[in-house]
Amino acid sequence: MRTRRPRWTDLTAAAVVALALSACAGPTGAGEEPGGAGDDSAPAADHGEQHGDEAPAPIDGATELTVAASSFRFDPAALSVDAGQPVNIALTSSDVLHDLNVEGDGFHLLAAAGETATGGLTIDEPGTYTVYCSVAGHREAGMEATLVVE
Ligand SMILES: [Cu+2]
Repeated sequence: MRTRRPRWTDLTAAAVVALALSACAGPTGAGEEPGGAGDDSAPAADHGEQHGDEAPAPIDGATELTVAASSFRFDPAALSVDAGQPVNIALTSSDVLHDLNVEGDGFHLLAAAGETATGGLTIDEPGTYTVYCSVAGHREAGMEATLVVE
């Protein structure tokens, strides 16, 4: 097989990259915050799923919400926070390992048996979120709660 117009191929690739770069850089001047939107989009969700043991850092001065986890329930089973208001979730497991996930947000906090883990949570979008434990079989056994963001 012969490669035709190798230079054109290179040029085309370079042009595509240049276009993509300028397309990304373009809107920055239009008054949008460069860091804000990018920081908490896809990478954050990926992160939570791939490195399940990492807790989100507690937020200085935020109100603490205490949640007790045991097989197979959260107590309280109904949580409530204000939209955009940072809170720290303190999850204590009284028996085996449990975690607390906020569906649709990516928040993930894991508490080992008999331990307490604390992580910072801020949700901007009001709504009712489902909270669940992702340890195998726990959610199926009813380990869910609701989080109302108002
Ligand atoms: Cu559990």
